[in-house]
Amino acid sequence: MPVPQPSTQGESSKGPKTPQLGNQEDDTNRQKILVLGWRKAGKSSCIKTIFQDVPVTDVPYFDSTQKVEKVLYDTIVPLEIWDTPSNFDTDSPDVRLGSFATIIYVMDMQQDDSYHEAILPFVKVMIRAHLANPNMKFAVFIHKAEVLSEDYRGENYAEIQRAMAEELEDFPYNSVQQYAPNVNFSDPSVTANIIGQLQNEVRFDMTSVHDTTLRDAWSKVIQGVMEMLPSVEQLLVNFTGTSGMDNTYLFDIGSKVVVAADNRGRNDATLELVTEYLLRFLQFRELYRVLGKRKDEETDGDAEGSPDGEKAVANGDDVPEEEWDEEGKTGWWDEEDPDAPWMTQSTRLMPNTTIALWQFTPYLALIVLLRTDTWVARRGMIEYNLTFLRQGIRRILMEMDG
Ligand SMILES: Nc1nc2c(ncn2[C@@H]2O[C@H](COP(=O)(O)OP(=O)(O)OP(=O)(O)O)[C@@H](O)[C@H]2O)c(=O)[nH]1
Ligand SMILES: [Mg+2]
Repeated sequence: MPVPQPSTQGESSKGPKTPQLGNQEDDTNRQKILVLGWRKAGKSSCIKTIFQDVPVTDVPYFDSTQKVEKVLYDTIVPLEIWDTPSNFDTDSPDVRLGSFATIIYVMDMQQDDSYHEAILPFVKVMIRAHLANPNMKFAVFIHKAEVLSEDYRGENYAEIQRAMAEELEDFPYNSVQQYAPNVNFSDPSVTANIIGQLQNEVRFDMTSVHDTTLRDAWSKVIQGVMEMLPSVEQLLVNFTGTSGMDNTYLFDIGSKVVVAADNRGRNDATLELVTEYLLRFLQFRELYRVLGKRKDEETDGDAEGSPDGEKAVANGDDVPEEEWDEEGKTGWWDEEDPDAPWMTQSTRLMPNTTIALWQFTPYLALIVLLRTDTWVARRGMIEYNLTFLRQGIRRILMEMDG
């Protein structure tokens, strides 16, 4: 597959100027995600390579996690991700299992002689967590998948699902009576109901730090905790339909994780292409920053152009950090200058396909794939529709915040 090479042209549009870091001290509205798993399963790798910008080449050198590390991450919904040591005690009084929105279990796919042994403690946590919070979601990251051949992968994936189903069936439900005194676990219909719900709520994803599978698995986790997902998806579907797009994705810029998509004609190859494009494009982000700064430094603002005559756009990263912190308790929209330009860029990938990107908020970028002739003929209309899409998303975010 051809790898898109972003052109160096930047183009201007309207958009946010001042990003807010969010209110990192206030944990009340953060969606909490607990990441569990055996020693060396890959818990820290799954978190750090995506949310802390740690290069994949550093992964073999991670120290064993000794105590819980809470990773605060601001995106479309603020997250608090708990990286745990392998001996993490979910029974500890400091851990309120019911306060998590999702629990992820990371399993090393290579350890195929111990799937049942690995799954059993997670099944126990799932049952307890479900009793504490029936809306809890669960994900199993079947990790280091790239190590195994494709045939083995399929077999082992099925084997893990089977192990989970069996352990859920065989679980001694009376042993969790203390967590739900009013539930009659001797009634088989009660346990059958719990098993059914848990099997519905658990997702299995094969993951690896070496490809896009890990981002895709996180994308589903984040979408699972986004209350506003259906409204955002509806806006994207409307936009895609009215503007003649092939595919539309809303990406979290920092992690390069898709937080919403129109999901029409979606396939892994397209997603990989689009993610690769975003990664490449962000390597050029510094260039946009510098050009943006240069523009800000001009007192009369008449030097909008980049050296090649195209308009270059600041993304707001040049705002000093103190300014962000000062306003930390407000949304980024409070400080937004509606006349400030957005970061935007388009590239003709293949003769018939164009990919275009717009930064929507300090955290989010919209990426669309469309036919080049549509782009050429209808660009003005597309950008006009974009202003409505952006307003819609902004309104949803403001409502969620309020
Ligand atoms: N092949 C492969 N190895 C991986 C992958 N992710 C992590 N590893 C390796 O797995 C080992 C453990 O990774 P960590 O992320 O430290 O695992 P952990 O679960 O946080 O380990 P503890 O903190 O000790 O419980 C490291 O040696 C990594 O190189 C992957 O996707 N593929
Ligand atoms: Mg670790």
